[in-house]
Amino acid sequence: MPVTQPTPNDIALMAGRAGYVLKANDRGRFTVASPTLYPHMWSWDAGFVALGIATVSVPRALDELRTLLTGQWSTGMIPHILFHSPSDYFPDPDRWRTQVAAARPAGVLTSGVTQPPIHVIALSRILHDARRRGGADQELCERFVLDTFPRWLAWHRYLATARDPHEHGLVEIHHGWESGMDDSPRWDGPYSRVRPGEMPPFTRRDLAHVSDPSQRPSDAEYRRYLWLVEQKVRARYDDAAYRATGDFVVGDVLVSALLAAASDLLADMGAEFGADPAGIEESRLIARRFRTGVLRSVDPSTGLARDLDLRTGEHLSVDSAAGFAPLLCGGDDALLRRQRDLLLGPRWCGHSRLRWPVVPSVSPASPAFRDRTYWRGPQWPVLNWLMAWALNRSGEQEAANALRLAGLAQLVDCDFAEYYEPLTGEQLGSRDQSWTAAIALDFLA
Ligand code: 2M8
Repeated sequence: MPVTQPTPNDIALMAGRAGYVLKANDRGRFTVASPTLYPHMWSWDAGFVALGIATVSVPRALDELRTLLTGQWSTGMIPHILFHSPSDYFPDPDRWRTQVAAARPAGVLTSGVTQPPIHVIALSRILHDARRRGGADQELCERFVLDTFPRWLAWHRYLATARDPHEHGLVEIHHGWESGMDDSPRWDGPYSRVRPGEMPPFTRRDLAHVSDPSQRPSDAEYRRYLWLVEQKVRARYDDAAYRATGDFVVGDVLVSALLAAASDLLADMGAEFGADPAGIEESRLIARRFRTGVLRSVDPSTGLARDLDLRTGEHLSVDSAAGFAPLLCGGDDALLRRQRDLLLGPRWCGHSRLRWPVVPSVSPASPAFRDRTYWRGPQWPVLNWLMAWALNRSGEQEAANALRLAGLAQLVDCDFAEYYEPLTGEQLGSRDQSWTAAIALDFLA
C-alpha cells in the first residue's frame, strides 16, 4: 500500500499530541514508560524519552537522564527499572529483592537486570538539539556531557567486563528482559532450556491492561522470566555467581552493537569537551571490540548478525530485526550495503503485505513471524527510529528518510501505541506509550 504523507495539519496535531502525552506521563523528574501498563521509569525507554523531550526542553531532557543515573549500581550497571512509587506493576521490588545485592544504590528501589545501552546515543541527540538552540541550553548540555562522562563510561565498562569476561566481543545477557525484546523468537532456543524450579507463587498484572492476552507473552513464558529473577536473587546479583548457576546466558548482538555505537559517541563527545584521555581511549577500545564481535557473528548466507547461546555455543539464526545490528555499529561497507538493501527489500520493510513500510520486529517472511504477539512480529516505532538513525549516521539519508516518513505516517492516528500490527496497522499493547510519542517528536524536529 502506498504511504500517504501526513498533511501539515496532521503534523501540527501529532507534535501537539505527542508533547501532551509526554507531559501527562511526566512525574516531575522522570517519565513513566506508559500511564497504566508501565507506571515506572524504564532504562532504555528513558533514553528515547529524553531525546524526544529535548526537542521541547533541553533542561528537562537532561533531568530524565540525571534521574536514571540515581539508580546506577556501584558496579556501573544501570538497572532496567527504577521504581518510584507503589503500583500494581509486577514483578515489583518485593519480587526483585535487590537488598541481597551489595552493589545496589542507596535510596532508590530498582530491578536487578539491565536493558540496551541507548543512553549515550540519546545524549548525542540531545546535544544536537541543544546546539540548534544555542545559548544556555548548549552550555548546560555540554557541561552535563563532561560531568556525566565517567558515569556513562562506568556503565559501558560494566557491560564490557562483567558481561563479557572472556572477551567474545558480545555482551552477555542473563534474561530476555535485558534485550528489551522480551519474548522475541531470538530467545526461544535458550528459553527452552530454562526449567523453572521452586519459587514463590505469583499473579500477573500486565494482562489487566491489554484488550487481548495474545498480544503479551504467555504464562509459560512468564514462569521462565520469574525463574530467572529467582536465579539472579539466589546469586545475590553477582554476575560471576549467576554465570556459574543460571540457565540463560546469551551474547546479544543488538546490545553489543548499541554498546559499540554509544562508546564511539562517548569518545567523540569526551574528546570534544576535554574528558579524561584514558577514559576516551577506553571507550574507543570498547567500541572496537564489540563492533568486531558483532561483525564476526554475521551469517554469510543471510547477511544477518546472530546472537550466541553461551550455554551451548550455538549461533541463533532467527529473522529478527536484531540481525541488522551491524547497521547500528557500522563496519564493512559491502556488508552495510547488503544490510540496507535487505532491510528495505521484500523480506523486511518492502514486504508486500505490510500496512506501512517500517521495520517489523520479525520478518513477515519468517516461519517465526506472529502478527499480533509482542516482539514476535509487530512493528515497534522505536526500532524503526533506531534503524533510521543508523542509516542517517552512515550517510544513507534517502533510506533513513523513507523510514522516517513511513514511521510518521504510521503514527498519524496520534494514539502513540506501544506496537503495531504490521499487516493491518492496528494499534496494539499500551496507548500513550512515552517512547512512541518521543520518537515522533524527534522525527518531526
Ligand atoms: C517491555 O518490557 C517489560 C519488562 O521489562 C514488560 O513487558 O513488563 C519491553 O517492551 C521493554 O523493551 C520495554 O522497555 C518495557 C517498557 O516499555 O516494556
